[in-house]
Parts: sequence; C-alpha cells; structure tokens
Amino acid sequence: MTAPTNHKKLVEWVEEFKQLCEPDAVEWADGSKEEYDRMIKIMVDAGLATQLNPEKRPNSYLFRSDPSDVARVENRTYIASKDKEFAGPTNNWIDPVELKETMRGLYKGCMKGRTMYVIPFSMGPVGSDIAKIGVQISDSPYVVINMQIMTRVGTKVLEVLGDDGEFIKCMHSVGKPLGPGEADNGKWPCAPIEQKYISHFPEERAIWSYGSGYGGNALLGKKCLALRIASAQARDEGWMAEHMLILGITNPAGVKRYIAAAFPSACGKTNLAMLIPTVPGWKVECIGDDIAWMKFGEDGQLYAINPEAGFFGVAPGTSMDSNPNAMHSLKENSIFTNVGLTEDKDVWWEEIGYDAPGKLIDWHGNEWEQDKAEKPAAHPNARFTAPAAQCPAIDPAWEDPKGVPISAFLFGGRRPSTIPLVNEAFNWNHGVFLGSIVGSEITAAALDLKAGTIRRDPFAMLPFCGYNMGDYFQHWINMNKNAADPEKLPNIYFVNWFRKSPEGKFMWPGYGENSRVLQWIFERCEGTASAQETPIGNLPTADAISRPDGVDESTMAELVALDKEGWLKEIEDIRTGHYPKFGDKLPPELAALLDDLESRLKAA
Ligand code: SAT
Ligand code: MN
Repeated sequence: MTAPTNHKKLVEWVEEFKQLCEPDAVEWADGSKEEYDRMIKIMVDAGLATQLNPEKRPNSYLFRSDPSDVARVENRTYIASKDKEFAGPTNNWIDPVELKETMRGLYKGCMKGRTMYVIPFSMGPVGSDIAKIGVQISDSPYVVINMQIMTRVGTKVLEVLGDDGEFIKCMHSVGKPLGPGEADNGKWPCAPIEQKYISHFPEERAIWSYGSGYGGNALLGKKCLALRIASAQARDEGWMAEHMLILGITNPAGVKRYIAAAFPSACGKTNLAMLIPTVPGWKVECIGDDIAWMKFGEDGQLYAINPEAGFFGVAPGTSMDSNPNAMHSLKENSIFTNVGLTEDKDVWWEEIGYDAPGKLIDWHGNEWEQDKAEKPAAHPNARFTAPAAQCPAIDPAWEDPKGVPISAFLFGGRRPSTIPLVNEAFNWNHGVFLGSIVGSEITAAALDLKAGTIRRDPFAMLPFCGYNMGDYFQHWINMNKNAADPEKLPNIYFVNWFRKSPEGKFMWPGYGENSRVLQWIFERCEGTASAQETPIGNLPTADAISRPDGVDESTMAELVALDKEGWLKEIEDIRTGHYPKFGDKLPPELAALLDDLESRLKAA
C-alpha cells in the first residue's frame, strides 16, 4: 500500500521500521468504520475476539489477554534520556544508545506473518492549538480498534500534519512473529515479561514499545505520549500535561466552572469525573476522566482539553450504583478485555451490582460459577474501552478546540487518617507543596512496604512523569512565576474521601455525596463560602459543607478538623522519607514551605 501522505520524514520512518520488522504487509489506518469491522473480523477469525450478544451489547467484543499481559509494567518502563539525571530518581533509566541496540535486536523480524499498521492520530480535537499529533506503528489490530475509540484516528490527521508537520513517533510491536502457516489460534500474542520494554526517548519525542498488547503498554497515545512525552514537552514549552480528570460543575443559578483533579490509581477518578450530585439543583458534566493538557489562553486563564476521545476504565467495581454514567457509556460500541462472559454472551464482573446470571466463562477462558469460584471471574484490572461521546454526562464543550477555563485543581489520595475532607491551599506555591506530597496509605502489607506507610505519588504522576520529578515540581512553581496574571491561576485543594474511624469504617460516604465538597470548592472560587485559616490551609467551618445522611455533626467536625499530631508525623515522613529523594532538584520553595508548616503547627 502506498503511503497516503507526502510527509517525507513520516514515510522514511515507516520504511525504516518496515525494513527492520519485516511485516507481510503495511496498511495505513484511516479511522473508518469499515476498517474497524475488518480488524474485528481478523481477530474473530483468529479466535482472539468474541462478539457479544448484539441485542444486549450491540457492536461490542470481548478479548482475553495472556496472564502475563494484564496491566502496565512499571518495572519495564524506561525514560531513556542521554543524561541519567534527566530521568531522575523516580524513573527507570537506560542509556538510549544501549536501549535502542537491545530493542532493534528484538524488533528484527518481529512482524513476520503480520501486518504493520500505521495509525496517524490526534491527541485532542483535530487542529486544536493544544492538541498534538502522533503516529503509531503497530502489528496489533486490537491496538488499531482501541486507538480508534481512545483517540482521533485517520485521514483528517494526515491533512493537518501536511508535508512537514511535527509528529510524535510511537513504535509498537506485540513481539510475537508468526511462522509460515502459523496463526494466533486464540492465544493473545505478546512476549515474555523479560522481553517487554516500554521505552521513552524524551529528547527526540519518541516511544518504542515491545512485547505487550495491553492498555497503556500498547495504546501509546495514552500514558506514554499524553503524559510521559507530553510532560517533558510541556515543561520545555511552558504548558502542563497532567494525570487529571476534568469536570464541569453548574450551580442552581446556572453558573458554570471547570475543575481538574489528580488522584493516584484506584481512588475513583472515573467515578468523580462522571458523578451525579446529590445536592439538589447542581449538575456535573464530564470533559475527561484521566488526562488534562493545559495552556494559558489570551485572557491569562488556564484552558484545558482532554487529549483522549474515550474511556479506558477499570470494569470491576463499576455498577449502576457506583457510576451509572460509565455503565451507560459502555452499553454499545465498546471493547471489553478480561471480564467474565455470561451464557447469553454479555459481560459480567465483580461488583457489577448483581449476581452472575448462571455459569460464566472467566477471563482465563475457563468455566466459572459464582458459588464455587475461588478466584474472580474478571481480572481486577479488566477494562472497558468506550467512546466518550456515549457518556450521558459528557460536557457540551468536551471537544471545544480552545479548551475550558479551569477554576480549581484538586489533589487527593486514600488517607484513612490525618488529611481532612478538604483543605484549600493559601496560594499557588502552597498548592504545589500539597501536590508534591500526594500519597495513598498502604492498607495490606505489599511487597517491601509496611502496612500503614504512605506511598507517595506526587501529583499522581509517579509512573507518568517523563523527566526528573524535582524539575517537574519546579515547573509547577514556574507556572505561577511565568503567568501573565497569577491571580487567574486556579485555586488548589487537597481532598480526602477515605477517612476512617478508629473502628475502620469510612467516615464519608463518597460517590455522589462528594458533590457537597465540590459545592464548597465552587463557592470558594465565587468568594461566597466560609473557611477558617489554620496552619495547614483554609478549612471549611463546621457547617460550611452540608451533611449527607449518616454523617452526624461530630463526624463532620472531625472530618474538617486540624489533626496537629498527625500532621507533625506527616512532616517527619516527608522530611526523612520523601523530599530527600529529590536531592538538590527539590525546589527551595518546597523545602521552605515544609519548614513554615512545621513552625505554624508548633505555634498553634
Ligand atoms: O493501562 S493504562 O495505562 O491505560 C491505565 C492505567 O494503568 O492507569
Ligand atoms: Mn490514569
């Protein structure tokens, strides 16, 4: 197939990898429905995809991956900068020359028996000033259809790219060549774990991925491009690429504001992004559930787009109770990976809200019965891929190329103690300090970590920051220094839905009730809600947030109280266990803010 573009560098790059990978054929993806259906047919014929019941789940398919290929592989993820210090203390680093040599060895002949797809895609509305173009090479038709849902793929993108436009090179292979006459035969293709590499070359804005077909390892637009490469690019160019959901919130008077929020994994980001408020008269709409790209507009405000076009959400736990908008989003035209299959060919997963309707086939492809099962039917990281446009709560401005103006940033994590329900930063730098100490408590003893310790995940970017985390902190501080009008920067809040009583019960119901906290934040931005200044930040007064059923007055008071002893321990942990990791890259502003906090607390 001849290339549908005159972009010389693009054509040369494709040719280079064609020579190396030796595919049987090369095909350029156009993003069409015809192409989608053709990819599906290839995978149904290869025994990799199961069509779901069209009456229950129209145009939807189930995939089961290899048990070695079920999630992002952080220990096989590399930032390969020339200088090791560029990657910093939180990333794996390999010298780029050495890594490329190793990976060229793996790529050699790796697409034999397969087709090489070339997928031009836009992260963000095509042609938006904030959007970026990537081109992914992949030998996986599963990647082609997932990229069709998660990004904007095809001909329009090549038009915007023109003959010499800038694009991010995203190279991917599942790492499983086929011999003559060999077929996948129902076995998800991938390479063994020690051959998997998710490599980033931030200086040349390139990604090389090998050996995995799953999620963020293989859909290179998502974490690899939109966070790791984009964060490095954003630092150089003065904008922000963040692991944040974006939501619009409208009060009963019809005033609308936008909020962006960063939480580590498993803290309910998708649920918050699509929340249905319990506060009467308020409305929440979704722009995105995972990633925000933000640039200053001409008016000096920070504008955000969702670079993605779909949701790649965790299925287990998603139900009509926890997230009805997500359930509606995936009712058709969706891809399911590693969930259970019912006898009438629909999907099922743990905590879907109802018992398994009879026998299932579990994510391994084995028969499964709820009463007899020892292991879950769906893998805990089983996913749905659903078009964002299908979300009933999608914001009318979600594809606005200029983005939406952000009024507030939220940071949060799972913190059973110490951290109040909501805390407003005094100012931008104080907010950056709060972002830098984000973490979640380890509940069960995991690997080398003791239960009760805090796993720090600054800005929820720990696995996603494509350069030195200390420099990333500095970039946040510089956003204020370089703002034309710092007054117009978003307010910053730290929230915690996960406080527990001494008996181990959640003190706050979460989900839709979080709208009460969003209301307070909204009204703080409007200048109408009350707060009291404390050593850690501005806390709501005891009656400033309305109480949900089941939260009594004293619980509410505790949720928004200052825990002086807890914070002194927190400071100790940051001072000894967290900040030292960044060495002399730690911005002096943050070290000073930690000292100031300690003095204020001791004086209180
Ligand atoms: O697999 S993804 O990186 O797309 C999702 C996640 O792990 O957060
Ligand atoms: Mn995420």
